[in-house]
Amino acid sequence: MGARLRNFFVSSNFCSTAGAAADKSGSMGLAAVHFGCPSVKKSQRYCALDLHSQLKELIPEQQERLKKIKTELGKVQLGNITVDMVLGGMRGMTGLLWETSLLDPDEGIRFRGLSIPECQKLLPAAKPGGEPLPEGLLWLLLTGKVPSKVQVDALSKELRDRATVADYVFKAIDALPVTAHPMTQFAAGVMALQVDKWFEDPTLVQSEFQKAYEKGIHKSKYWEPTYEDSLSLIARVPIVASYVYRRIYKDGKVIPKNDSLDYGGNFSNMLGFDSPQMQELMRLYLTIHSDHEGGNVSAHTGHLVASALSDPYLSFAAALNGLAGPLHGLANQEVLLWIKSVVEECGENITTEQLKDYVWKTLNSGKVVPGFGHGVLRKTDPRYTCQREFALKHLPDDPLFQLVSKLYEVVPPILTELGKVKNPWPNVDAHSGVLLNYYGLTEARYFTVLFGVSRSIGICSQLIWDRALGLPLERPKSVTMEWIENHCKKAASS
Ligand code: CMX
Repeated sequence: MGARLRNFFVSSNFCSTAGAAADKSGSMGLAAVHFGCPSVKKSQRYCALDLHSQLKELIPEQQERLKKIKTELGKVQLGNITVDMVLGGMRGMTGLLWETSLLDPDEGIRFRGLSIPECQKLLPAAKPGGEPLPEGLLWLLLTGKVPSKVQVDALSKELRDRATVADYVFKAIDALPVTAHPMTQFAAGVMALQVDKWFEDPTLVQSEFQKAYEKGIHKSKYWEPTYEDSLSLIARVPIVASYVYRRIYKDGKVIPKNDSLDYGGNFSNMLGFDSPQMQELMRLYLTIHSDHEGGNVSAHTGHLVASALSDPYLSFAAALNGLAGPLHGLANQEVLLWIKSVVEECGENITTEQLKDYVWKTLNSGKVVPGFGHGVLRKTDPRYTCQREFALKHLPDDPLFQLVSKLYEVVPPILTELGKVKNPWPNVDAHSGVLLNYYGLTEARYFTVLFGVSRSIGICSQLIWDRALGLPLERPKSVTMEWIENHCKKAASS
């Protein structure tokens, strides 16, 4: 370690406890005092301030921290870029700052340092022992602190109060054929949400950020209107999403929000599913799909578009369009459709040999097996594991769940046999569909919309920090094949 680097770590409070604090978590570098749960830092446990005040207190600290990293660590190399990386979709290239979560290839996701089981244990639930409330995760992602139940209840109420959607949003959706893909209708609705504040003043038809920018807001304050837009967006997307569902599948009979329910419970209810178990599933679903560090297509797209100072609505709508691809979020639709096609062809009591044949048939027809593989993960996705645990608890005898379990045994050895698949294990999408299907949400083409609602929590949390930290316009360098050939020729001859 160079003298300059050593000085940085000696002088910085960042590292006085850093053996543990600058850990895998990517969290805020707060003191690493263990508190019952190995990854929970004491300072993560409790702060009496409300969400906005907590952020206001944290932002200057983190701005200073980033400044110090820039000046003192700015020239430290993080890896070498190879031609393979440039041609291979930038796999393995570290190139983004993303504070809200960090993905370890073997261990899976950590939200501000907390694993999924730790979030299930620590975040407030609707009832003791229940699944975490997604509002609690939003609080954690934004502040790095575990909120109290009182704070989460206050945030639930704030989100309910912000959940007003103007008529023109529904009309924008209605302008599309009802047969348009649910993600197309959802993204169109989110775009229309950007035309904000129409109720208050028809001349101010734009987001808080756009309005503030036009008025000449100083860049040190960008995070404030981004925060306003983000919270309103997160509050409103369940209304838009449930409208799309009811429009397509339930003759347009809309169910209004219920002021006694939390975010996840309310969303489930507005879709038309009021059973307590489905509401619990929705809370879990919205929590675990929210954030998966910054390089995945939807998160990266949102972050990229926002780096041009497009507001959260425009940025999030762009992210949704990336999520709608079958190699990303649409995979959860693809999994249920694929599983149903297995049952249709082979029946419910399918043997292991039949299942193997079906997997090979899929591969030999040039398709991927949906729900398996990952760009970063190299083990079973913990988001898969917690959904499996939910199924074992609530629907152990469901035939489709049993088929999913069988696929866990059958698919990985076959993908390994192909010799090129880097991760043969199941990802989050391999499991979600059968759970939703069990509770009556059987329309697979709709599933990615649920993923999108959840992603609003993670993407918008990071967008607030993007603006608070003053992150710049993203603009990586691209090259041509000729440039690569010439560069390599020169490198070989020197
Ligand atoms: N079935 C068949 N082939 C697969 C495969 C799968 N499940 N997973 C990877 N492969 C193939 C790739 O298509 C690639 O083949 P080619 O070299 O012929 O193009 C090869 O194996 C190497 O790919 P990789 O490096 O292991 O994986 P990538 O990082 O390129 O891709 C992913 C990752 C997720 C797109 C891929 O595993 C896949 O297509 N999985 C199925 C779709 C899916 O479940 N997507 C959801 C991911 C989670 C999410 O974002 O929601």
